[in-house]
Order: sequence, then C-alpha cells, then structure tokens
Amino acid sequence: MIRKLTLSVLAIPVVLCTEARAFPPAPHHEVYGTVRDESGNPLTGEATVRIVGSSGTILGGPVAWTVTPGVNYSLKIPMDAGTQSQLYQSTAMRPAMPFTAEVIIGGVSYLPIEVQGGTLNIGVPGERTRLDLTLGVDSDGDGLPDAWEQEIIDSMDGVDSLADVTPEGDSDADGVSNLSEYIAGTYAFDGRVKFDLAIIDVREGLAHMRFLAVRGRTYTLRASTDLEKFTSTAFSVNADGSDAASVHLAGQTRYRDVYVPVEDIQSKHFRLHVE
Ligand SMILES: [Ca+2]
Ligand SMILES: [Ca+2]
Repeated sequence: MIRKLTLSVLAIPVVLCTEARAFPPAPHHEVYGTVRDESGNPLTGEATVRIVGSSGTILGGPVAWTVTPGVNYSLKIPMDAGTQSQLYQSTAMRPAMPFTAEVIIGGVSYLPIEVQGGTLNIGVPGERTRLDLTLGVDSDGDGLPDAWEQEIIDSMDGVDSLADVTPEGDSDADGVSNLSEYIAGTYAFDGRVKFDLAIIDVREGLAHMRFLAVRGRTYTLRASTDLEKFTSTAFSVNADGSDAASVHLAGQTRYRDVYVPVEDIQSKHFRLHVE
C-alpha cells in the first residue's frame, strides 16, 4: 500500500510538467539602448520606455541614469518557443512580431524618431537588440531632430535649411561629423569645441589627459601600443591615479582630467569613446 501511494505522488509532478511543456516559454529577448531628448542629451530618469507588441504585449521599464555604460533603459520581452499555434501566454512574442516603442514622460506618450512611420520587429529568444530612441520631430528623416538641426541653422551663415545639415556633414569643419557631435553633445556649429582627447603631460608613470565631458554621456578609454589592437583601459579622475575605473559617467559638463598609468614603453596611443 505504501509503495503504491509513493508512486501516485510521484506521478503528479510528471503530469504537471507535461502540461507546462505544451506551451513552453523561450528565453526572453532584451531590447536596450539610449533614449535621448531632441537636443541629444540622454534622459536621466522620470521617463518610461514602453513596448507595445502586436500580440498584446505591454511592457514598461524606467529610464535610468545608466544601466550599463551608454545604456539608460533595458526591457526583457517574454518570448514564446513557437511550438504551438497558441502563445504560452497572451502577452508573449515570437521572432519577427511587430512592436512599437514609446517613451512616456509626465503621463504623455511620445513616439521616438526611430519608430515614426516604421515597423520594428522583435528578434530571437535569448538575444539582445540595441534600439536607441530619439525624441522630437525629424522632418527630413535623417535621424537628427529638427530642434538640434535648427541650432546650427540659427548659429551659422550659409546654413539655411534642414537639408543643409546632414548626419555625415561637418557644418563647423572641425573634422567631426554632425552625427558624432550630436552623440558626443558638442556644438556642431562651433569648431572650437569638439570631441577630442588632449595629452597634457606624462609624469611619474602617469599620462595626464583631458577631454570635454558632457553631462549624461559615458566615456571609456582604449589603449594601444601598435595603433592596431586597442584594449579597454582603466583611468582615474584623481591626479595620483587612485580609484581607477573603466568608465566615466559625466554628472556635469566640464573639462575632465584623467590619469592613466603608463609602463616603460616608447609610445602608447589612446582612443576616447563616448556613448
Ligand atoms: Ca532631421
Ligand atoms: Ca563638426
């Protein structure tokens, strides 16, 4: 009798497992990226990114100062394995299902430039898709918000319309493209201010460098001895090289001095990266 009872108890979870496998979920798909305002500044909170899928998925998550370097939102979308005609849950999604991304600020929903007039499709389970979202209006459809382009039009002679400001163009002729200046947060109408890394000096085993850090942007540094292979390198904001970190999130816009240890080698090259 006891043996029979034991068998029946064991059978219950087996049956439950079989039922659960009828509509199995798959690993979630992560959508992540940077949400920027119409001036190119990464949002730093008080906003929500909402994913609305064709299957009925509605998923929201906060915009934060930083999730990882250069990323201020991340959403994990429930995915269905697709082995049955029915979704394992009504709000799950499958690869290639259309969705829309909205940004909600103060209860008002905004459709980012990347989403206007286009269809986004979800990727495969277990993978990630970067989706950077930009707020504002983009009349000429070049990815740069009108408000940002207008600043250049207002500030420069000979730049008269949105068509004169292109992402690959260099309105202030400082060698940095308009799109790169938009990302870096530097003035694309003032050639004196650009995304640049200056070497100040090398003393006591520390290379002292300086760059214009713009609020809300994250900075990483890569180093190379042969100008071919660059690897991430930690840097310090302290003159004694202490508390080095691999990333700097600018809390305010200011020139930032950084210090990196240099070994006894003839030359070392550095590359600054901004997100
Ligand atoms: Ca535009
Ligand atoms: Ca430029």
